[in-house]
Amino acid sequence: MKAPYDLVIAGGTVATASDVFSADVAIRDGRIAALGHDLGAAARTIDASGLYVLPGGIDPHVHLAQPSGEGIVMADGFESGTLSALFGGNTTVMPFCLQEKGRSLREALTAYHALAEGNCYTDVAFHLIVSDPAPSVLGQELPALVADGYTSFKVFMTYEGLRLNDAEILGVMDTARRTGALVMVHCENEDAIRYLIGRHEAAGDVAPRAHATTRPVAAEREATHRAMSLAEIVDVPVVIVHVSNGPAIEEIRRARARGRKVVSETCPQYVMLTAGDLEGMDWEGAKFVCSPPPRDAAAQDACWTGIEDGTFDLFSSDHCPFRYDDPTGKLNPKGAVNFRHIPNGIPGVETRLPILFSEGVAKGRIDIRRFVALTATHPAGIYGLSTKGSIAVGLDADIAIWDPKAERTIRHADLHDGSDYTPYEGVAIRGWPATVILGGRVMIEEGRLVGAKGAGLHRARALSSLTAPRPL
Ligand code: DUC
Ligand code: ZN
Ligand code: ZN
Repeated sequence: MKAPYDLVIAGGTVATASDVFSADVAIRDGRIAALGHDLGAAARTIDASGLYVLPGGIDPHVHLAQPSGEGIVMADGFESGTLSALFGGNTTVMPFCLQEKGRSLREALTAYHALAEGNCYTDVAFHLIVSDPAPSVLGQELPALVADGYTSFKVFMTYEGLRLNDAEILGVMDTARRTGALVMVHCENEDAIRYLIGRHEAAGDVAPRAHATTRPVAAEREATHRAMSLAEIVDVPVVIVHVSNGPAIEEIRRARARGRKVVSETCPQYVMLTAGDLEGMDWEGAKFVCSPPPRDAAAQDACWTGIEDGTFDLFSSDHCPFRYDDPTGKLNPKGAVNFRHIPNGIPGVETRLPILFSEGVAKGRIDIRRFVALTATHPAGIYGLSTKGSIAVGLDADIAIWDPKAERTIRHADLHDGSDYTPYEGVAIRGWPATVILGGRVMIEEGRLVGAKGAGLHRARALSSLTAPRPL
């Protein structure tokens, strides 16, 4: 007779965003079927004594296989990017599908799906980057894509060729209001940055550290304020992604105090790195070039406070990997002589959760429930992954079993991404995911890959828990 359950995880401590309790977790047909004790027979039992049983991480902000300019190649596609994510305790990642100017988003999505199909070790769900908000895109294409389960758009206030002006951002927000999609904004003032780049270049100041000094806090703070003001004018919620510093956080708190629905996200680089890392030797600072740039110790403290006090809803990796010592990466021919051509972004999908666990939970800054909220439950709710993000009967059996006592030192040689370095080389970590289960299938067992490529699928999403379609 077939056992009633396919798998039981026994003897562990289950943590959700609201509760921590001792229970066995039974899985059938890819979903969580029961929680309790003495659940009965299973085809297989995993002993989780002394371990945490957590929802698989959802990384709501990663870049994979994204076109990044002539001659530049992103270091991860879907295979290596999702494998690396899986080893870091994630079961879902949310990459961006980039609309190239003059092209349709549907066309871009078809290409991304072709790259992802059959190659993923975690589930994936795409955000859409809108770079060309033509009337047909706002009026027809985006509403149809929202109906198909692509329910979030990212817009940029920086980067030539990608940035939208305020009127264009208002147009995208209008479409979000009508469809119930959620708008994410990269907040940096492009004109200010251009001005500062001009000044630096005129002075011959072109080493990697100039990346930080040309993108100052005020450029991020001003754009954060403006993005939230534009959202207020259209009356839509807004996600402020990759927030790096105290003054931007203060803007978010003020907007919320005015009654605005603002979601905010920070990332490991803003609590672990500083602009000092961009100084580096022999252009090594290029390894830490990302936007917004890492700031200083006070900014790190402000980000920790925001993580602890609930200002931040999301802790994503913003994994945006380029190789360092490679003509297609950081040291491309132009990037090797001028910071302006160093591709922006750093790897981190595998280290995001261990860093937050170690620096956050193990050091007593946050408790395990807040860890789960920031890394799984909030991303699921905010981005409409309605069958994910917690340990509850009926949800997808996406589970990471963590050893809270595991001691590791981050070494790129042990990671699984396609880059050739990690910005966190040598960081000591306490707590690491030992076993990772995707849709009831054991993918990583005691640190070894046992699952197959292709187990991860694309997931269409519902609307965000924060939105509903509304007329203009
Ligand atoms: N913005 C991101 O979200 N990721 C990497 C680079 C960038 O500017
Ligand atoms: Zn961005
Ligand atoms: Zn990003």
